[in-house]
Amino acid sequence: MTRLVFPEGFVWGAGTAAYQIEGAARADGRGLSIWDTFAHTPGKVLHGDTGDVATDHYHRFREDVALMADLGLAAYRFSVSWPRIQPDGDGVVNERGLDHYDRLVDELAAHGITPVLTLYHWDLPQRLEDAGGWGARETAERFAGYAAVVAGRLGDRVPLWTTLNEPWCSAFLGYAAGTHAPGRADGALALRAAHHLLLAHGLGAGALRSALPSGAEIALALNLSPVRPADATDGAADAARRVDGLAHRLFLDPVLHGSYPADVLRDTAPVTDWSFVRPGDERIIPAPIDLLGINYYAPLVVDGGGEGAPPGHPSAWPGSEHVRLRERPGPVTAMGWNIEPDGLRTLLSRLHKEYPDMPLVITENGAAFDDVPGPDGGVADTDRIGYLRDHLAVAHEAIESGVDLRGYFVWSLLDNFEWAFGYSKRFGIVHVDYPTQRRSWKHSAHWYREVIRTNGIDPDPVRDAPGRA
Ligand code: PNW
Repeated sequence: MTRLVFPEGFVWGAGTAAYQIEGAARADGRGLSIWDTFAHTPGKVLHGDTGDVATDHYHRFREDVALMADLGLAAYRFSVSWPRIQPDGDGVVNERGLDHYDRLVDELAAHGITPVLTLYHWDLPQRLEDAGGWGARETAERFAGYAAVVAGRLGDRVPLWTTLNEPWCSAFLGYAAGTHAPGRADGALALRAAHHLLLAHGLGAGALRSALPSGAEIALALNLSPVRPADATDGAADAARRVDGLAHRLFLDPVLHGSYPADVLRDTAPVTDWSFVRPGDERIIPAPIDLLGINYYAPLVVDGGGEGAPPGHPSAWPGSEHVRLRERPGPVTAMGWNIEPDGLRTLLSRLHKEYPDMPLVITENGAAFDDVPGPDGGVADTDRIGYLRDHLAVAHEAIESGVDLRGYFVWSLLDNFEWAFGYSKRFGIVHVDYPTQRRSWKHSAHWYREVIRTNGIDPDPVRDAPGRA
């Protein structure tokens, strides 16, 4: 069979996030973030792992950019650590923090790699959390100030800016389920947080638009999945509507349509009256964006059979505490997430139908698997190659059918700090030996280099494996 070739100019990339890779937690005047506090709180992160050192990328970025160049990446998606720029989250700017990203951006440019910058990938300055965190409206205003500072320094060299990564996770894992920083378990607070994150996005996009040269693009990255009822009952159908509402439409509708979904307001009425929404907010949130970033890993399968959240495990679904996520039979990754490339097909066709004029980019897709040692001493991650290939095949098919999909960023370039799972889950196409910080290419990295080089995938994943070329 012939290779599946992507359109000319399709952007091949890889992604990371500051707290997950940088380490150097106290270097050059960096302040503390909620993830420093959370990871240093016993019992919050598996094995007590923290991002203090991580992959030491802060000191090794030149080596890592060389690695990206060897891979042939056209673009690199990274995030800026807010507390490196504004250690206390206020107007005081730490120039040494900006200097780091200045050097990174120049190093990328020297290798012909396009920087794709995310302003907020979950590391809120701890001082802002102390002042109310995302529960406080001021945090959204602070974010716009921070956006302006970063755009002022890097705007001349960064063509694509993302305001927030996955605000659902920040709001509902951070403030309702409490499994992410800051570890709060208060459903009403999580809904306030969601609104203030959306406001931050709108104010931040506005600040970026005024600070950036014309032609620079602005995006928002959301975690999106198809949501399917686990069975044919009305309860499961209702649960699917509720989960899709809280996880997806609560963000998509105000950003792209300028209003909150009525059913979500109704579902959450027992928890909050939404009085924190001020007149005019729903005109700020839909600030125009140029691209929608999609982070896709697995579909969500739900039913309504729960008795409410079990003790000690607060619900991520305020007002819908009875909904349960169900694992389906079939192959899963090391996260226990179902492997369903079909889910990406469903998702892309839905977005194309509902927002036909919005260009899309896959800002994250990838999988954690336990290392399988290969005969060559490398990591023989055929499972990861299969995952990536099958999702790319779906992306290719979507493009053929008219979806305006501009690029693909594998998650992740490097093994890294996988949030509450610490270093136990490895998402990288490049292996990191943490004691020595040695980077080594997994088979998937060799495979991805060929994908980029040929701008396409082989219909048969096995023939793409190293040694079979
Ligand atoms: C995303 N969930 O996180 C993040 O953007 C990355 O930083 C992360 O490493 C990657 O996906 C893999 O997890 C998520 O529980 C974390 O639904 C948790 C969830 C979704 C996304």
